Amino acid sequence: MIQSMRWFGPTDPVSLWDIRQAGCTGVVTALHHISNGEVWSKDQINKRKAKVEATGMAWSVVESLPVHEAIKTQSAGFQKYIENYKQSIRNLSACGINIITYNFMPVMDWTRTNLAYEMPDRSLALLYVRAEVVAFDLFILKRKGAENDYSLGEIERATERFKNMNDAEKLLLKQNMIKGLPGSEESFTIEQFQQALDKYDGIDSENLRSNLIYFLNEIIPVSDQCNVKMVIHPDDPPYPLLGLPRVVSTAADIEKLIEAVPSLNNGLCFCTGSFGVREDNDLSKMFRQFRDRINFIHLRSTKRNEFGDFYEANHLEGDVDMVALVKEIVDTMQYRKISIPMRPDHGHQMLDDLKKKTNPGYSAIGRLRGLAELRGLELGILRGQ
Ligand code: CS2
Ligand code: MN
Repeated sequence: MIQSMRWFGPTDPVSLWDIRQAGCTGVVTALHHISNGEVWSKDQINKRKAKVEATGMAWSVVESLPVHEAIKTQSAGFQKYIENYKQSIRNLSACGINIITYNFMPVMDWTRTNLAYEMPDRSLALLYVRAEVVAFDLFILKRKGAENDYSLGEIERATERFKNMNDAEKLLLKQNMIKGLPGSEESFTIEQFQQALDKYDGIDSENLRSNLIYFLNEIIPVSDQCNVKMVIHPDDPPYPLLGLPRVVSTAADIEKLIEAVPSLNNGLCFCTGSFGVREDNDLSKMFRQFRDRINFIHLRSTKRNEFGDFYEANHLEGDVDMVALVKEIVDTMQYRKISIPMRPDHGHQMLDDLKKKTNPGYSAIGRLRGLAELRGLELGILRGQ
């Protein structure tokens, strides 16, 4: 695997040299300073590329080239945004960057309720408590009709949880839900958030899927022309959220996208931390099924419970069978005769990073630990063959 780490650009507290010292040859980055929907110019792309290359690494993958909300809802201006998107693909290709990640999650990117969940070793992990999401929906956002989306048991648990939260905890929950985690393109006030949700009135999962397929039919021919691999990142968590549909959560979802647009450039970013939250997603089987079009890998594990809660576990622990999966990856890379870029997706905040201001999930040392363990695992599997 091409060892890579995500870099949020010059404002990231983790430097490119830190990433190099973690053992990476690849950098995963995006032009976060360009507003969602605007064209990434060759000039801006080349500037970023030069920065990365100055530390002896390569810009291996774009994560993410964001998809404007208007494209997801097919509302005013969406065709213009699609044209801009195509131009960014062409520009990236002209600059020699050929793998582009994106996602199609409505309004919110990845979502957690607690960004500092203390593990037994006192490192901090990211946690998702479903009862808190339900409580946010019912009692903070007060979304119309929300109660119809949950079972009686879920509403009871949420009510109980909310009763036990103090004001500071409620405020923190609200912020965690609407402010957007690192890499998210959107950040809202509660009013703006409700307005963003309202844009999905009348859009169910079939509508969203058809908007995604429309988008793919537009952009994949362009990526075919300029030899760019588009890779979609799965939904995190992989089920509908706050009444919003999500359509990239399961193998069946991916099959539908491939059936509609079969080009191999219509590919997948295989994020084990996202898919792995669902017990009915068999990760090794999915990896094998989509192996020809997986061109970027996020390795991370989660630990779930029966209530739909999960926390981010150490990379080799939790519910993901990382050994089986890395074997599958090694086998695929040998069969395809390529090395696929991989990044440890998130890590715990630990050691010296506990004293620093870090991007949740993206501190240096936790990811370094994850990467080191995964690199050792891959090497062990290769040597054991
Ligand atoms: C997150 C997201 O789970 C993840 O990888 O860090 O920021 C993710 O990178 C984007 O949703 C991909 O478009
Ligand atoms: Mn991911």
